[in-house]
Amino acid sequence: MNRQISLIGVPMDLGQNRRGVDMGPSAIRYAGVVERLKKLNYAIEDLGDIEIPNPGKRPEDKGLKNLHEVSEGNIRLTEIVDETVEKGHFPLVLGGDHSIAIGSLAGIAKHAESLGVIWYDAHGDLNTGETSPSGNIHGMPLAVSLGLGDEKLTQIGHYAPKIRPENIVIVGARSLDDGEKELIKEKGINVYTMHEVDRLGMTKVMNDTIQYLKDRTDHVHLSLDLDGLDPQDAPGVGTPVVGGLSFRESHLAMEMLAEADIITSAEFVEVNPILDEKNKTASVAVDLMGSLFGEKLL
Ligand code: HAR
Ligand code: MN
Ligand code: MN
Ligand code: MN
Repeated sequence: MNRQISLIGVPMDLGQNRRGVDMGPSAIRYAGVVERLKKLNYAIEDLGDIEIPNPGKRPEDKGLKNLHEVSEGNIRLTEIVDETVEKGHFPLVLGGDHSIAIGSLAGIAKHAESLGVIWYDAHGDLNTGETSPSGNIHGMPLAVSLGLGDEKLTQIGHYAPKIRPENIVIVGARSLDDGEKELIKEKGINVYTMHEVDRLGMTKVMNDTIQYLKDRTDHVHLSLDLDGLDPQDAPGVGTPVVGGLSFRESHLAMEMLAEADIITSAEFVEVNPILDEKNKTASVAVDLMGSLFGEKLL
């Protein structure tokens, strides 16, 4: 594992409807991310939070909500992530809503021949303006990264697509819109829904995921949406869905990724401290980061 980590906070809440997720980076820092990773002997550089434009009284974008501001924020994130990878550091991005995966992937993808993505989420985030039931851009970043959707998003970084459909593995899905289901079938995207996790167990799901991505990619980005976990374990999220991955399963998944040593960048998103119970969800995020970066009991 890369021993130098750059933390990048992205206080973005414009990709969805509920306020508070912009405080996610503060909540995760308060839960002790820097101390936790330092203990594991990483050199941590905290780059602070990037600036997200305020929509103020700008007229509403038709269709996609806050399109202009989400695009601008992601352009900034793309540049910082790009510089971080260029420097040889591991970008660890703290959200913010999941729309920020657009910028994370745009910054990383040009450094990879074949970028793999593990999308740990209750949702597919594979909507476009045409299929979205909400107009919320946090439901679209994976489609955007495939080059589908509004050009203000797909052309960030001036190239598209960022990823190939066969290099994606979604884990934990249990809420998919009709258009997302069609896209998954059309593109042959690998999805371990909760059904497969129940049937196969997390050990097999992660073993297969790791082997699959090892064989075909040279970089792997982990995009972990805290709503992939069950709301009992991670209550502080804007769009909770019952029947999710447990803390134990998630912890195991992170340990297996650490052992396989395949992750080259990561983001932890959708932590909303206003909806949380005593910063529980941010603490879970930090626990999972600990495991991802190699923490062991003994
Ligand atoms: N699929 C729904 C939509 O597009 C809900 C998306 C909810 N989002 C997230 N992303 N938290 O994973 O609006
Ligand atoms: Mn380079
Ligand atoms: Mn998501
Ligand atoms: Mn989600």
